[in-house]
Amino acid sequence: MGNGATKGTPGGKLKLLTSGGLMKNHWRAITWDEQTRYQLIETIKEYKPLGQVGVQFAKILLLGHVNVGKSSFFNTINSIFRNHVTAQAPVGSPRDQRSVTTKMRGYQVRNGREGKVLNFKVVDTMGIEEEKRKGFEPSELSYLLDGHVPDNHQFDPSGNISGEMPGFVKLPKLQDKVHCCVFVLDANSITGMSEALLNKLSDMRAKITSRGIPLIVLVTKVDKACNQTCQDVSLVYRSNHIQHLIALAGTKIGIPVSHVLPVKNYTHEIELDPWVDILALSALQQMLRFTDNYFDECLVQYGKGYTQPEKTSNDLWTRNTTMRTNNQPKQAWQSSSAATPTAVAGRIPGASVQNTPLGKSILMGNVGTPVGKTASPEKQAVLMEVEEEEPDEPEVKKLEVEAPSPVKPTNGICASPSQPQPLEVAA
Ligand SMILES: Nc1nc2c(ncn2[C@@H]2O[C@H](COP(=O)(O)OP(=O)(O)OP(=O)(O)O)[C@@H](O)[C@H]2O)c(=O)[nH]1
Ligand SMILES: [Mg+2]
Repeated sequence: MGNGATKGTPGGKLKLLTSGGLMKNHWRAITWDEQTRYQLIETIKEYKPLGQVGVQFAKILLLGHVNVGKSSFFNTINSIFRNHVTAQAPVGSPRDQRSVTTKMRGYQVRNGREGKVLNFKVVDTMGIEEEKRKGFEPSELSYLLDGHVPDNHQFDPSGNISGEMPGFVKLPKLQDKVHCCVFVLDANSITGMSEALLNKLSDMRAKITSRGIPLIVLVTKVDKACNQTCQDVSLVYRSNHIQHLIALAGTKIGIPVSHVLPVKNYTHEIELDPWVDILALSALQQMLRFTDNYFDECLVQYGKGYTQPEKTSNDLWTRNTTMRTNNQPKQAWQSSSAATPTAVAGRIPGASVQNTPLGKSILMGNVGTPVGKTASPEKQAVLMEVEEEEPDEPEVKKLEVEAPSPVKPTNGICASPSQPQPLEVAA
């Protein structure tokens, strides 16, 4: 069934559709059958974040304009695992175009009504609006990404998140932070997205990517976007129009097309539809895979600098007191309390600043590489590390670098995400 020009009805006969606007072959490979649905469900049921990171739930944050289907996506996923259509998250299309969702909710999903809780949370948010100081604002996003905002937080369009608010998480751990972000777009409004909205999304994207958090775009309401998918959602990867919309979404948001995933949420149905499930589950599977990439990066960046703590500690990511460094003598810039990684990087040949997935800035420098030459990844080491206290205005908290240690390979330190190094994590 996979690449054929066919429509399958669960348990029923196959029917050949030849309406206009349909390609002969799928532009994205997917097999439309019960087996695929079953395998996706099993894979997601078995999902666990990488053991070494000590996080129980992968945290997936849904962001997007008002009314695009953020809450409905959670309801769709929840329905699949409940085995019937449910609507735990409030949804609707209010006349005033204000967000129905006004609280930040991290929803858990159970495998069946009384089954085990699955190892991910879908975090639903209030919709973004075009106007300034209306809806969820980009300036608040850093607090969410960095895990400062408690569950059930009541959004206030005037922006009420601050260090003084009740429940503000002062020292968030990796488990509090967001591990994957999803921009939800309505397939029917991609073409006409306003500049104001695109600017807000672009602001948000910058905050997300600077932290190394993966970003996915979910295109909802594909059932309303083209005649073919309206009748049969399994034609989504043969529809010229949907392919065009997906490409457009990728261009507008500025991410690869492979990171853009179409779905149709449950809205009016009372019974599950396997094809709706396959689309939603493949999207969720992709989010979990991206989350794993994020955790991988955490380990690559901090594999040597973080250790699993004693069982008595409730912080599974305890900072190892031994900071990785190079074998160069301590220099003046290293103790300058006025220095920032960026300022220091400007003064050291070959040094660069990188943002880590854990909300820190690190200064990478060369070890034993002649000035003017590019250091190979294994000759790069962390020279300085700065934690962000305020999400938007990082404050230099720690500038001390240890005295040189004997020459050691810098395993576990990655000069760039595309050059991962062998990982060694403390047992
Ligand atoms: N046809 C169709 N309608 C959808 C789909 N997803 C959501 N809807 C409808 O779109 C409307 C808004 O859905 P919500 O899930 O409340 O959207 P939201 O993004 O959470 O909206 P706010 O919380 O108000 O920002 C509801 O009427 C849904 O039934 C979809 O895939 N197809
Ligand atoms: Mg909502």
